[in-house]
Amino acid sequence: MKRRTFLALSSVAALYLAARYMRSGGGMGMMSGGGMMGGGSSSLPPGGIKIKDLPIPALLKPVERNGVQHYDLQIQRAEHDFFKDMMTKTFAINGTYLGPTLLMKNGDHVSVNYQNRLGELITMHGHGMHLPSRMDGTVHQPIQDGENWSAVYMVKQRACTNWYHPHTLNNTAEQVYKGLAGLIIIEDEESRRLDLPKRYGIDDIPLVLQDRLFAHGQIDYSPSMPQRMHGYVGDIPLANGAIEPTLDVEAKEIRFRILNGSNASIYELGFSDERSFHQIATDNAFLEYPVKITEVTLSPAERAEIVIDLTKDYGRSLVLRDRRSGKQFLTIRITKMATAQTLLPQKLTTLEKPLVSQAQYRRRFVLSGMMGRFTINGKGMDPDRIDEHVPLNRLEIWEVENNMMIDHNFHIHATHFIPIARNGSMENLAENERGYKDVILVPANETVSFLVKMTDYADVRIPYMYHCHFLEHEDAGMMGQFIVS
Ligand SMILES: [Cu+2]
Repeated sequence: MKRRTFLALSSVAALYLAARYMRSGGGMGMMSGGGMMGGGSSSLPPGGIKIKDLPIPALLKPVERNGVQHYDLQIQRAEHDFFKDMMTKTFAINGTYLGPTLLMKNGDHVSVNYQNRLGELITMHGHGMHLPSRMDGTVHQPIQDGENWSAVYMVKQRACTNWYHPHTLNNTAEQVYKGLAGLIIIEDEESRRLDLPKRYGIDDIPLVLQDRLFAHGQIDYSPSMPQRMHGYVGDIPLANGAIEPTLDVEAKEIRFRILNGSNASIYELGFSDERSFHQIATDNAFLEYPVKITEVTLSPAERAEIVIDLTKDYGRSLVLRDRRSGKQFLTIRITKMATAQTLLPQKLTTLEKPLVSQAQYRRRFVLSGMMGRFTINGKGMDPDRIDEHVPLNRLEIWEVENNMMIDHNFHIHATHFIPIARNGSMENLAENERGYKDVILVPANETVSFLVKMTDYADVRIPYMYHCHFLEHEDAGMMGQFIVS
């Protein structure tokens, strides 16, 4: 298709989008809040949304000093152009919404330097990073306003897509909601060798998916009691901080590194033409083989790397959407001839998968709550209490039971785990869950279990956390602490 045609289509799309959001409450002066199941409706400024190409977060290559790779990040207040005629106040890292992508290599010695210029207390956590607890960026490593803090460690893990975000006690949800999050891409020998799309922003596309509520064009974080219970869900979809943007790609295999960066939404992602694609990686590593699917389900903080074959789609366009809510995150237009092709490998990696029979210990975690407070094993988060003591290098089974009528998920810091059962059976695990993960969905009234081993880092004083990653639940107490020794 010619560029002219696309421009015409763009303006049609703009009108359509504006009309859709006007119907959903924009321009009607409707306030958000009070919606069922945690939902609400936004009110948008009269000018409507700003039509954009998908923003690609800057790739922050480190500066080497004395053999250490330094990443300098400034956490600050900013203004972002979600809308045409007005600016929206945000929290941001270096830029105006979200932060740059940190590119790391397995074996690197890194220093991620956070400068807090936000005007309030934060902590900054490397989600999915295998590191010592004193570098974990939790409640035990506060960064006061005006101060700096560095997470210094050696990258000691497989190629994957991780992320960084605040982990501030009782205040994570709002800080993430206003824009504090960014991706970390880890490369290793294997990821460099495999014939996968790896041109960042061209055929290897970072994709942070979120949803937000806006009140008169400003980010509206004001959860009611029901919204705190169900988690705060917005009606406006964001892809890398843009509302329903467009991405022009070559007619070839395209890789997406998708993060569910929402506070509390489960996305069931697929394409408008129902086509199949392959998932190649879970949270912490490649899958052993590409898994063919037509939909990938991601709960908050989960990641999936997928490869979609667009070699025969020149001139077409398709939409990445969430089938649960109908949100349309991204329009993909295949407008360019490929300059080089890749061919998806049939085997990606070999994962070390210990046997269930080798596990030496079993722990049980029960997720529950009432009256706006959430607990794990009957206890709400207390930074002065250690809930579990986990010996270094012991293979354990952790079983997580959700005894509520609402969905949760479960995240463990600094390690990955291997799912072994849903509701007591391995058969209930999807093929694309059989990899290394650090977050797993635990639907209402269901149980999941997985194998965990804490390796390399023991510290008798400073704990790691486990918690539900629905951020309203985490802030309302659904978190515990463990010591590795
Ligand atoms: Cu939860």
